[in-house]
Amino acid sequence: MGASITLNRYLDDWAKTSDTRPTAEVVRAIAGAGKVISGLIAQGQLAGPLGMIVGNNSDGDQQKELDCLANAQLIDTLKASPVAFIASEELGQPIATGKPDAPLCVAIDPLDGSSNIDTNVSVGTIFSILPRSEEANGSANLHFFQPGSKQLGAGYIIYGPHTALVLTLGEGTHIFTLDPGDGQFKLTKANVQVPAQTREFAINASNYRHWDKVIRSYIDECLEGTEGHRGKDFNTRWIASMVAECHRILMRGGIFLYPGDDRLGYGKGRLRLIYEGNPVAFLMEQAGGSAITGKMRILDVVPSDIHQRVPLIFGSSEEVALLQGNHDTKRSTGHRSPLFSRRGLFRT
Ligand code: FDP
Repeated sequence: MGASITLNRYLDDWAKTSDTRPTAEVVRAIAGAGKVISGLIAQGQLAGPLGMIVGNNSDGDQQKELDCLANAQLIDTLKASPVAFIASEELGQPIATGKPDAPLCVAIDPLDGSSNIDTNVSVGTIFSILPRSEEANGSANLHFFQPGSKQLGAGYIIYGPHTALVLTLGEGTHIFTLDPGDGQFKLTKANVQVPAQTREFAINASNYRHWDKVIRSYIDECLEGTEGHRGKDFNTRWIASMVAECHRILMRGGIFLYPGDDRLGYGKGRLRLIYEGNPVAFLMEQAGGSAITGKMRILDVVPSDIHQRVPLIFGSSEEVALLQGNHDTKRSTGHRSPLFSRRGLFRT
């Protein structure tokens, strides 16, 4: 494996059967659209006011110029591939491509992290490829109401200092870097492995007062460092661009949390199950990491709403497992016991 294996060659080798070829075609289409989006982002303000607010999507989130451009580019490209329905975070409902018998359905978050467009911070395109459901009976939504464990492929394109496509087709998680010289994505890291342990966490700490006790307790313990129950110091990172956090965690480990909280509309957090949670969970698991809602595996959640939000915790497997254990036992007070806390009986 080296930089000379292109994404095209990888997909040719992988898609030897008529079952797998459509998925490979979809990945090629997304990679093609990603190159165009990458070119726009690389131009920054020279490409126009990409960060300008142009409206709101059906969920009330602000839409930026680049959200709409990326959405249009991806939909145009996907319509020419073997896809029956496309669901997009930017659209109220899935759209039919006019090919009802095509074998696949694709969900996209055209531009994740769009609050960062004007700040020159990494953003990304996320995608999830599902088989067309035989049980949908004409309902476009039902194709997407399959648990994430049914995904045939998933990934993201990160637009940062370099552009990279991170892909899983259920056989490991692989990174293909865009070579600006010849415009090809090339395999630069095969079979990424997320370290099982970590000392780095990512959460928007400004929401501390809104979290439940389990999350607050977990973060308290991390912050107490060597003096606390965990007995080790932690580092913190928050980019506010999930793709960028996911990429960092794939490269060096860590844990990302966007839990539900008590703000209006945030009961199930901020991230969308179909467009964000499922593809990231698939990539993480294929890289040896984990992804949970708190109590359950993300890939087992059966969606019931096309824009359903989900509390999302992912990353290094031992850290995620610890937090899942805390949720199971509702552990929220352990280290805060007056016996063991900083001002308790056993501390001076
Ligand atoms: P954005 O709305 O800018 O697209 O997907 C939602 C998301 O970004 C994530 O990429 C990011 O992690 C999160 O929202 C940021 O949330 P906060 O505004 O709470 O920091």
